[in-house]
Amino acid sequence: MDKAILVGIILPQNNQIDIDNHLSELSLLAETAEIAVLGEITQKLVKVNPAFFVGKGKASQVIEQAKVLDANLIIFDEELSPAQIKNYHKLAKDIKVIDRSALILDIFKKHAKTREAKTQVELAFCQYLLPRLTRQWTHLERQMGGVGTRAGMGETQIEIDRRLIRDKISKLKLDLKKIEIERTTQSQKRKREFRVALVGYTNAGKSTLFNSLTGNNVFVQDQLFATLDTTVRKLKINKTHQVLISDTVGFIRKLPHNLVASFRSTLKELLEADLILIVLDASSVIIDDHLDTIKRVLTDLGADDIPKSLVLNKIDRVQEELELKRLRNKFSDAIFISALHHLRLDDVRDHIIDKIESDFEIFDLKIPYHKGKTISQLQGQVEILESVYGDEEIFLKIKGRKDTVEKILG
Ligand SMILES: Nc1nc2c(ncn2[C@@H]2O[C@H](COP(=O)(O)OP(=O)(O)OP(=O)(O)O)[C@@H](O)[C@H]2O)c(=O)[nH]1
Ligand SMILES: [Mg+2]
Repeated sequence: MDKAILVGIILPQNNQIDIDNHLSELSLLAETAEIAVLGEITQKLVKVNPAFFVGKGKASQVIEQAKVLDANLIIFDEELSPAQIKNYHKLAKDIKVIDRSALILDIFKKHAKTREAKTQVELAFCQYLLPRLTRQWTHLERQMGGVGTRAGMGETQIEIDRRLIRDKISKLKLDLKKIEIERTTQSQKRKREFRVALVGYTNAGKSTLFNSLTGNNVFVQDQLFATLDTTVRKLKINKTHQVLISDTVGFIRKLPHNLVASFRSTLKELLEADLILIVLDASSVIIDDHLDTIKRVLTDLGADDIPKSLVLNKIDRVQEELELKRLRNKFSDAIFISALHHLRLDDVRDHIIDKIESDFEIFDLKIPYHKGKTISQLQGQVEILESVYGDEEIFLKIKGRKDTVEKILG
């Protein structure tokens, strides 16, 4: 098992509390990657040093500290440039120095199960690796496996490896395109249904909520990035309403840019949603940070125009009455639930119904009896409020989406 020390940087715009919270998240990431955390170091910094991120003196000190604790890994909470990584490898010798992005990529790589997720992670990984390929890049070499990197290779070998990785990137991009086409064909078949997408920070309880609502059995785990795929299921809310609900990969602060780009096809489902439910962990002390991150990624993906509602999950873990009150004031429009304990799930269902019906209209129709097909389609697809049987026609008062009704009437 790898043993690591974590390094957090306090820049002028941050404070100690932020950094402590960020480091506990980094620690959770390390745990998820099966790395033991032996210690944490924080360092105040006015300006980023181009060579080592921190000053050279501090860099050497961090490495010394790692040696004393018998750690073989140093993990920075910030993204290190390829040059900084190279410098650290020269300075640190046997101790590997990686950044937050490498750690997240490592977890994604371990958790990817489907062909799509594996291809996406591999692509992000190759793109991350390419500018960072050095002779001492042992940590990543180990993970690259098949690409042909190996310890102690010469410069020529590095050139060959670069070319191999470039080829691999082109191939992976092509594979992803094919997978995406398959996905588009699938999703076109479901075009007319109302879609709800569960979106949120990793570990907020999206999959738990998905399972509680649908009776499904998506993988739930108290670890980061348990879910890397998108699952879509039909959810019958009541007699007249049925939606398609999706569960997908979670977000995190500073999600590597390559990963977001590669996961675009997985995240596409949420761009087709009629309603996005943002699931938040109400018991987290940095719920605002989480919400900021989610909003930023959603904007990045182009989901600004989709209606969004907040769901505050894990309220069973908010013990203090005062704290619950504070949250209720702050997020006054949110739905408060516990997905795990099935608390107030009806509020989620009712909310979805409200949203579906928000663009419903009432229609008074007269349909001749010989149009039996139209009548049965209406009965199956919209809510019938009243029906009066005349001599030659049936009078219907119905409630439904205008485009649905127009399509049935032809
Ligand atoms: N106490 C409590 N725990 C919950 C609740 N909902 C989910 N959890 C727990 O939170 C952890 C994460 O749940 P998941 O459903 O896997 O979370 P997720 O958002 O799908 O996470 P990723 O797929 O990893 O991004 C699990 O240990 C769940 O049992 C809740 O309402 N209360
Ligand atoms: Mg999940």
